[in-house]
Amino acid sequence: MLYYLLYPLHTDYSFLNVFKYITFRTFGASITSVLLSMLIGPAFIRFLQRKQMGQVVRDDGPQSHLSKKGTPTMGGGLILLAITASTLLWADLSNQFTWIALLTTLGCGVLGYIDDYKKVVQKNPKGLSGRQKLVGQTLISLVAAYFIYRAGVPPVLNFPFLKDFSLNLGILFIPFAVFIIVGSSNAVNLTDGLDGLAVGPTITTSVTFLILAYCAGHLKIAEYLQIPHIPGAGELAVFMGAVGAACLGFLWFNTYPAQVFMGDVGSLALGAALSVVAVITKNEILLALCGGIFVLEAVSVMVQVASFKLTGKRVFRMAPIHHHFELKGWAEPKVIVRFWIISILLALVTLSTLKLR
Ligand code: 57M
Repeated sequence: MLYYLLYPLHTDYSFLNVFKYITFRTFGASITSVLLSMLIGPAFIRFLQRKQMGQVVRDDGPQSHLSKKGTPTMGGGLILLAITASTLLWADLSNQFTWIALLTTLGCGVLGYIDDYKKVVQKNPKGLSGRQKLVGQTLISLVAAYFIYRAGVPPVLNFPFLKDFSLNLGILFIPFAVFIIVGSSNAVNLTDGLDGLAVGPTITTSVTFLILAYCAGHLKIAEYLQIPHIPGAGELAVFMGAVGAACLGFLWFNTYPAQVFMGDVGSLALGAALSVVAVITKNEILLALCGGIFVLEAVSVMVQVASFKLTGKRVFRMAPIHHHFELKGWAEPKVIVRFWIISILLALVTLSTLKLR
């Protein structure tokens, strides 16, 4: 919005020319987003407490979690509020990728809200069934994939390190994009099982994809780095700045011992936000690398369930894998910070692939 309102005045006030730069508007969106989430946070948590939006904790999890019963959840509403306000304020709203990313994120947020509402308010521990959630995520992702395809994003799968090879998926790009978005949304959801555990890797991945989107949208940089140039994708740096900063502000309250959980309203939305940007900028494989913690968590569940079904034996003491380390005796903060450290290292490796081509 500010881009519309202020940039045209740069002929009279030359300093307003700065609004044309994505870098400036990314900083603006980031600062706005972190301030919004931190300043509104206390009132939002009091609101959740007043509405008794307290977390129901299953008794078959680690015993240490029983004390978390009643912690306000659905704090993801605060994250989405900060992301939406900052994106609408600072992004170029004529850019179709901004709308695809924001609306897909909010769509999954609404789905997560319905799940949380059933669990927390209607006291239905199941919430939405796995099938209902999957159908909802698939429909939202299908719409996003269609608009990404229609926007002319090349339907190819790019590989890190290989500058001369990419796999043309053709119309199969649509189901592939759906798989990435649904998988990412569920992976972040599974990861969100310890204080700040999902938020940390979301911040590192958002910052990484802020840089990747900016490079993909910049013709000269894309040519120099020999990565696909996606005209208009640079605007997603503003959106990624808003996402990462909203999570940073939320972490102020979600850090151990958490005053608030994000709920499915947050986790499903954040997984969708990261994956839509990855699909648009042709960085699906780099998403799996940078978001390696999310992949590890999801794979640990798949391995555990498959092993249990096939052999009756567990591979991990409990899945997802963060519970395994808790049951091994690691204190919760130790699990969390070590997973954050791994995420930071994976982000650095991801960015290094830009040069190693
Ligand atoms: C998402 N939700 C947390 C909170 C958060 C198939 C199976 C692996 C599914 C999985 C599952 O139920 N996943 C749901 C994880 C829950 O957090 C809420 O959910 C939102 C995210 N969607 O925002 O509202 C609990 O996580 C803890 N938490 C924190 N701090 C945070 O900042 O401590 C969350 C956020 C909260 C709180 O205790 O209540 C969750 O863990 O459910 N199931 C599991 O993950 C269960 N694993 C399991 O059953 N493993 C089995 C098989 C099926 C793989 C096995 O290993 O044999 C574990 N989760 C729970 N109890 N709660 C273990 C049992």
